Amino acid sequence: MRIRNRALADKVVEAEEAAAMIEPGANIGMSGFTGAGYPKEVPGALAKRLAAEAAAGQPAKVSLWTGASTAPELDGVLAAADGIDLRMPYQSDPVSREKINSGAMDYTDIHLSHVAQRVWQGFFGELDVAVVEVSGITEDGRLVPSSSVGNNKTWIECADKVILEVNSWQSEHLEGMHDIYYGTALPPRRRPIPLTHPADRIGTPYLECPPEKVVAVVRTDSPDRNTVFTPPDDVSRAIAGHVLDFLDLEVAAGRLPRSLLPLQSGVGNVANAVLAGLREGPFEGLTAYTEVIQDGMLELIDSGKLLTASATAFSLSPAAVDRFNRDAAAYRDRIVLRPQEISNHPELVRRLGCLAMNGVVEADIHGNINSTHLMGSRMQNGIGGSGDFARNAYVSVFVTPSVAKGGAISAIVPMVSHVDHTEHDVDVIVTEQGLADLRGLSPRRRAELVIDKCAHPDFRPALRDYHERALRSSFGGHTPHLLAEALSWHQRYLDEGTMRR
Ligand code: 0RQ
Repeated sequence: MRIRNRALADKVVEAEEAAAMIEPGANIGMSGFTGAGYPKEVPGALAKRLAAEAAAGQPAKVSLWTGASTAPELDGVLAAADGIDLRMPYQSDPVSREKINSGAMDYTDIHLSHVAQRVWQGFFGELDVAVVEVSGITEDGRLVPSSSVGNNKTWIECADKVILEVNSWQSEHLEGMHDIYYGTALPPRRRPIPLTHPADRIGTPYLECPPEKVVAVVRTDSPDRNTVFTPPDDVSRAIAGHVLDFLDLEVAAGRLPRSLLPLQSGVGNVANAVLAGLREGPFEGLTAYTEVIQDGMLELIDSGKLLTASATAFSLSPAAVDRFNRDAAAYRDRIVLRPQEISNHPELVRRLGCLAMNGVVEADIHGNINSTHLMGSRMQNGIGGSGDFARNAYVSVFVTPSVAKGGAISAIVPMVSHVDHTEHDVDVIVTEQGLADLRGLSPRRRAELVIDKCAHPDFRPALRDYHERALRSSFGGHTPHLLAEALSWHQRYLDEGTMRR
């Protein structure tokens, strides 16, 4: 039985009735992180209502805050109904992306660890409603979190009203897997967070919510979005190979222990390929302190190489979800899901010495990284947690294929068209061509290395030519640039459909 509390069982209603309790113009905090643990029923009912009101000549919108990206049944339907005023933080929905880039929807892209603090400080206004998926409710009314935690603790604390979706598709064995820390506060009352190992449990397995705040409970049995991973291709495998060689060298140099340090891995096929490589590799007794547990991490746990994974959400393929749901009880000792202000906390990332590995849109020859904007202006997904980890990691690695769009775009450019991670936060850049370890190098030396090791051979001569001319005639010689030319590669792509000359 999923709803074991009598008073909350009495509040069960249909999704339409729950959606009717949300006022037009409301600020809504919804659960959901990388397609896991988002409400499946209320957003659709709300989208229908907003669309009907717009059709009747009374257009109304809501502001939507989540943990991170959700799914078509949440972001997709609300964006398609033109029902979102402001969206934050990370999103990856194609309809939302279109609306953000057409200017129809406002979007604020902030570090995932900062979201709760910004909301506590009031920058986004009052939180009117929280809509949170849980996997169960205990006899005494505590909430068993679902396949993601994200900002749910903050949404429940700050919202005037709470709507719960109880999802019986989620494994019952999620109970006990979460660690909800209630010790965070704003300065000057902030205390050290007492976590010194990824497996540490410093809070409680349940979300707490005053029962009188709960205005509706909706039942669902719908699956998470789930992400289909394509098997690693040659490019991902080559990138993974370079990363593994690098880790070997770091161990040999005595800078990393044989069990490495807690891994943080971004989402996507390249990250999955690296995790697959670690399964075959020589390292044992691994740990992860990351945001998202994807297929590769589950397989590393199955292989016995990964002892503990701490995250805020799952992002699994349908096949991996089946495996997880069958054996969830067995994974409970190996996996801890935490609120995202803890999974991504700079204090903890720095203390644990995470090895961070994230994807990029483009990198420049001096080591600046653009993770978010195509051609400097078109939002792709958002910075997500990459900045929380990159700046504070023990080693911050960025990975990318050296070209995009069938070779028309070089991922290594003279100057990035938008900066998410500055040269100061970037230790290592890896493409299928090779790996550039930038630590200890001046910008001029970094440029030589990035061009030689990471750029695609088709773009290498033009990058060298740019760098050499910049060395001769740049205004300053420290970070040599030809300002009139620095973004000309992007302009050429916009004008001619290719960066090639
Ligand atoms: O466009 O689909 O139209 O072809 O950009 O590119 O190759 O599918 O990208 O899935 O590896 O993600 C940085 C976006 C990379 C991701 C990013 C075009 C390309 C395609 C997408 P099409 P790919 P990937 C943990 C950590 C920030 C958040 C983060 C990301 C589209 O890694 O969101 O790290 N990172 N979080 O064709 C123009 C270029 C391009 C380009 C690719 N140089 N110029 N277009 N594209 N390179 C997770 C969380 O925080 C939740």
